[in-house]
Amino acid sequence: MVEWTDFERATIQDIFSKMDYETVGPAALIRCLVVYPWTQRYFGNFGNLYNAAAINANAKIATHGKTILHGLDRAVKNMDNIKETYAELSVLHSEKLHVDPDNFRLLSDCLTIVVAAKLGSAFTADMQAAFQKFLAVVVSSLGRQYH
Ligand code: HNI
Repeated sequence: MVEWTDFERATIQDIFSKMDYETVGPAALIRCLVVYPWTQRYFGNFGNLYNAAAINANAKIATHGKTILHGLDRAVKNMDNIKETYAELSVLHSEKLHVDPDNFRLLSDCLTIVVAAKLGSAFTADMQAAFQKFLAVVVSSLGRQYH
Protein backbone atom coordinates (compact mmCIF):
# COMPACT_ATOMS: atom_id res chain seq x y z
CA MET A 1 0.00 0.00 0.00
CA VAL A 2 1.17 3.52 -0.72
CA GLU A 3 2.15 5.60 2.31
CA TRP A 4 1.10 9.25 2.34
CA THR A 5 2.52 11.93 4.59
CA ASP A 6 0.17 14.45 6.19
CA PHE A 7 1.58 17.09 3.83
CA GLU A 8 0.87 14.94 0.77
CA ARG A 9 -2.69 14.21 1.88
CA ALA A 10 -3.38 17.84 2.69
CA THR A 11 -1.85 19.02 -0.60
CA ILE A 12 -3.89 16.62 -2.76
CA GLN A 13 -7.13 17.53 -0.96
CA ASP A 14 -6.27 21.22 -1.24
CA ILE A 15 -5.44 21.15 -4.96
CA PHE A 16 -8.61 19.23 -5.86
CA SER A 17 -10.90 21.23 -3.56
CA LYS A 18 -9.84 24.46 -5.28
CA MET A 19 -9.83 23.01 -8.78
CA ASP A 20 -12.40 24.27 -11.28
CA TYR A 21 -13.37 21.01 -12.98
CA GLU A 22 -15.23 22.88 -15.71
CA THR A 23 -12.05 24.44 -17.08
CA VAL A 24 -9.20 22.24 -15.85
CA GLY A 25 -10.64 18.93 -17.13
CA PRO A 26 -11.21 20.11 -20.69
CA ALA A 27 -7.90 22.03 -20.75
CA ALA A 28 -5.91 18.94 -19.72
CA LEU A 29 -7.59 16.63 -22.24
CA ILE A 30 -7.35 19.21 -25.06
CA ARG A 31 -3.64 19.69 -24.34
CA CYS A 32 -3.09 15.93 -24.41
CA LEU A 33 -4.86 15.57 -27.78
CA VAL A 34 -2.91 18.47 -29.33
CA VAL A 35 0.53 17.70 -27.90
CA TYR A 36 0.27 13.91 -28.41
CA PRO A 37 -1.92 13.63 -31.53
CA TRP A 38 -1.93 9.82 -31.53
CA THR A 39 -4.17 9.98 -28.46
CA GLN A 40 -6.92 11.28 -30.80
CA ARG A 41 -7.43 7.79 -32.20
CA TYR A 42 -9.56 6.78 -29.20
CA PHE A 43 -12.02 9.58 -29.81
CA GLY A 44 -12.93 8.74 -33.39
CA ASN A 45 -16.65 9.09 -32.62
CA PHE A 46 -16.28 12.51 -30.99
CA GLY A 47 -16.54 14.47 -34.25
CA ASN A 48 -14.12 17.15 -35.49
CA LEU A 49 -10.58 16.90 -34.07
CA TYR A 50 -8.96 18.30 -37.20
CA ASN A 51 -6.66 20.84 -35.50
CA ALA A 52 -6.11 22.57 -32.16
CA ALA A 53 -8.93 25.07 -32.83
CA ALA A 54 -11.37 22.27 -33.63
CA ILE A 55 -10.33 20.28 -30.56
CA ASN A 56 -10.73 23.41 -28.41
CA ALA A 57 -14.23 23.96 -29.72
CA ASN A 58 -15.35 20.33 -29.45
CA ALA A 59 -18.09 20.08 -26.81
CA LYS A 60 -17.79 16.30 -26.47
CA ILE A 61 -14.10 16.63 -25.66
CA ALA A 62 -14.86 19.29 -23.06
CA THR A 63 -17.46 17.07 -21.43
CA HIS A 64 -15.11 14.12 -21.44
CA GLY A 65 -12.39 16.20 -19.81
CA LYS A 66 -14.76 16.81 -16.92
CA THR A 67 -15.63 13.10 -16.78
CA ILE A 68 -11.94 12.27 -16.41
CA LEU A 69 -11.53 14.72 -13.53
CA HIS A 70 -14.55 13.26 -11.79
CA GLY A 71 -12.84 9.91 -12.30
CA LEU A 72 -9.78 11.30 -10.52
CA ASP A 73 -12.00 12.50 -7.72
CA ARG A 74 -12.63 8.88 -6.80
CA ALA A 75 -8.92 8.45 -6.11
CA VAL A 76 -8.82 11.65 -4.04
CA LYS A 77 -11.62 10.29 -1.88
CA ASN A 78 -9.98 6.85 -1.59
CA MET A 79 -6.30 7.67 -1.27
CA ASP A 80 -5.61 4.50 0.74
CA ASN A 81 -7.34 2.26 -1.74
CA ILE A 82 -6.66 3.64 -5.21
CA LYS A 83 -5.84 0.27 -6.76
CA GLU A 84 -9.22 -1.27 -5.89
CA THR A 85 -11.02 1.98 -6.64
CA TYR A 86 -9.80 1.79 -10.24
CA ALA A 87 -10.09 -1.97 -10.83
CA GLU A 88 -13.21 -1.63 -12.97
CA LEU A 89 -12.02 1.49 -14.81
CA SER A 90 -8.76 -0.29 -15.61
CA VAL A 91 -10.63 -3.24 -17.13
CA LEU A 92 -12.75 -0.80 -19.17
CA HIS A 93 -9.73 1.05 -20.58
CA SER A 94 -7.91 -2.20 -21.29
CA GLU A 95 -10.51 -4.59 -22.61
CA LYS A 96 -13.18 -2.34 -24.06
CA LEU A 97 -11.48 0.93 -25.01
CA HIS A 98 -8.03 -0.59 -25.76
CA VAL A 99 -6.28 2.56 -24.56
CA ASP A 100 -2.51 2.13 -24.50
CA PRO A 101 -1.64 2.61 -20.79
CA ASP A 102 1.33 4.85 -21.69
CA ASN A 103 -1.27 7.47 -22.49
CA PHE A 104 -2.37 7.71 -18.85
CA ARG A 105 0.98 9.23 -18.05
CA LEU A 106 0.81 11.69 -20.91
CA LEU A 107 -2.58 12.91 -19.78
CA SER A 108 -1.35 13.17 -16.19
CA ASP A 109 1.57 15.33 -17.29
CA CYS A 110 -0.81 17.60 -19.19
CA LEU A 111 -2.93 17.92 -16.07
CA THR A 112 0.13 18.87 -14.04
CA ILE A 113 0.97 21.59 -16.55
CA VAL A 114 -2.56 22.99 -16.46
CA VAL A 115 -2.58 22.99 -12.65
CA ALA A 116 0.86 24.64 -12.58
CA ALA A 117 -0.30 27.36 -14.97
CA LYS A 118 -3.38 28.03 -12.83
CA LEU A 119 -1.56 28.11 -9.50
CA GLY A 120 1.54 29.91 -10.70
CA SER A 121 4.21 30.45 -8.06
CA ALA A 122 1.89 29.01 -5.37
CA PHE A 123 2.56 25.59 -6.94
CA THR A 124 5.78 24.86 -5.08
CA ALA A 125 8.13 21.98 -5.90
CA ASP A 126 6.93 20.18 -2.76
CA MET A 127 3.35 20.48 -3.96
CA GLN A 128 4.30 19.22 -7.39
CA ALA A 129 6.07 16.26 -5.81
CA ALA A 130 2.88 15.33 -3.90
CA PHE A 131 0.69 15.87 -6.97
CA GLN A 132 2.91 13.77 -9.23
CA LYS A 133 3.13 11.00 -6.65
CA PHE A 134 -0.66 10.92 -6.54
CA LEU A 135 -0.90 10.82 -10.34
CA ALA A 136 1.75 8.10 -10.52
CA VAL A 137 -0.38 5.93 -8.23
CA VAL A 138 -3.43 6.67 -10.39
CA VAL A 139 -1.55 5.76 -13.57
CA SER A 140 -0.22 2.55 -12.08
CA SER A 141 -3.67 1.58 -10.77
CA LEU A 142 -5.36 2.26 -14.10
CA GLY A 143 -2.75 0.03 -15.74
CA ARG A 144 -3.18 -2.86 -13.28
CA GLN A 145 -5.71 -4.88 -15.25
CA TYR A 146 -3.69 -4.86 -18.49
CA HIS A 147 -2.15 -8.18 -19.48
NI1 HNI B 1 -10.57 7.54 -19.84
C1 HNI B 1 -13.87 6.82 -20.53
C2 HNI B 1 -11.37 8.14 -16.54
C3 HNI B 1 -7.32 8.45 -19.20
C4 HNI B 1 -9.85 7.37 -23.21
N1 HNI B 1 -12.28 7.50 -18.76
C5 HNI B 1 -13.54 7.18 -19.21
C6 HNI B 1 -14.48 7.29 -18.12
C7 HNI B 1 -13.78 7.68 -17.01
C8 HNI B 1 -12.39 7.79 -17.42
C9 HNI B 1 -14.31 7.94 -15.60
C10 HNI B 1 -15.97 7.02 -18.22
C11 HNI B 1 -16.15 5.55 -17.91
C12 HNI B 1 -17.58 5.07 -18.03
O1 HNI B 1 -18.28 5.53 -18.94
O2 HNI B 1 -17.94 4.24 -17.21
N2 HNI B 1 -9.53 8.15 -18.18
C13 HNI B 1 -10.04 8.29 -16.92
C14 HNI B 1 -8.97 8.69 -16.01
C15 HNI B 1 -7.83 8.77 -16.77
C16 HNI B 1 -8.20 8.44 -18.14
C17 HNI B 1 -9.13 8.95 -14.52
C18 HNI B 1 -6.42 9.14 -16.41
C19 HNI B 1 -6.04 10.03 -15.58
N3 HNI B 1 -8.89 7.81 -20.97
C20 HNI B 1 -7.66 8.21 -20.53
C21 HNI B 1 -6.74 8.36 -21.65
C22 HNI B 1 -7.46 8.05 -22.79
C23 HNI B 1 -8.81 7.72 -22.35
C24 HNI B 1 -5.29 8.79 -21.51
C25 HNI B 1 -7.02 8.03 -24.22
C26 HNI B 1 -5.98 8.65 -24.69
N4 HNI B 1 -11.66 7.14 -21.56
C27 HNI B 1 -11.14 7.14 -22.84
C28 HNI B 1 -12.22 6.87 -23.77
C29 HNI B 1 -13.39 6.71 -23.01
C30 HNI B 1 -12.99 6.89 -21.60
C31 HNI B 1 -12.09 6.78 -25.30
C32 HNI B 1 -14.80 6.43 -23.51
C33 HNI B 1 -15.36 7.75 -23.96
C34 HNI B 1 -16.76 7.68 -24.52
O3 HNI B 1 -17.65 8.34 -23.97
O4 HNI B 1 -16.95 7.00 -25.52
